[in-house]
Amino acid sequence: MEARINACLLTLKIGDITRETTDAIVNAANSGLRGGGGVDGAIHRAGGPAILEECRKIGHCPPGSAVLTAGGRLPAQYVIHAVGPIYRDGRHDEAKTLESAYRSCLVLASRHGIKSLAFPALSTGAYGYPLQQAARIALETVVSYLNTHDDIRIVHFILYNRDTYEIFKTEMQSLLST
Ligand code: AR6
Repeated sequence: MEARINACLLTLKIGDITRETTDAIVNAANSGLRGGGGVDGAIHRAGGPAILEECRKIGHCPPGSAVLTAGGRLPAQYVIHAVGPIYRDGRHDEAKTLESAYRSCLVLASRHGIKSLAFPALSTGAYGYPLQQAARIALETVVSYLNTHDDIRIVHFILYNRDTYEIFKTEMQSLLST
């Protein structure tokens, strides 16, 4: 599914984010930037040790923030490591932190002249964020940024399986029809 938002083409796709050829891909990192499982593990495996080395030098990234490294052996030139919230009960600022994580990626992309960007569904794996709520926040945050900035031309959401894709699709249709 795709939609034009201001100057940007926003698409939803099923796939593996490590294969994306956008200028940057976003990693679902932890605040110690230590690598891990899920999309983080896949990115470090595919990109090689240079990415983790750069992460070690940066050292830390609080939830709701993001940092940028080179892409190592990945097709993407950069990796933006974003730290989403660990979902507890929805009463610990999880929504605000998730929104801030997405927004931080977009701000970093603009600052570094990144024109195309691919996101995974931050916090929806090991961090346990309910998928539908997470999809709504992800899409609202990205659409609202793109509506007020025209430098980023392509944003993909790369969803790992069909169920996640269908939930994002439903949320995107509902968001764009309001
Ligand atoms: N491409 C796209 N999406 C993927 C891929 C991939 N290759 N692999 C998994 N996903 P998660 P989180 C999806 O757990 O919840 C790590 O250990 C996955 O199906 O990767 O933010 C970090 O080090 C899910 O929908 O990230 C942190 O400690 C989504 O990516 C912690 O997990 C996010 O799942 C972060 O947890």
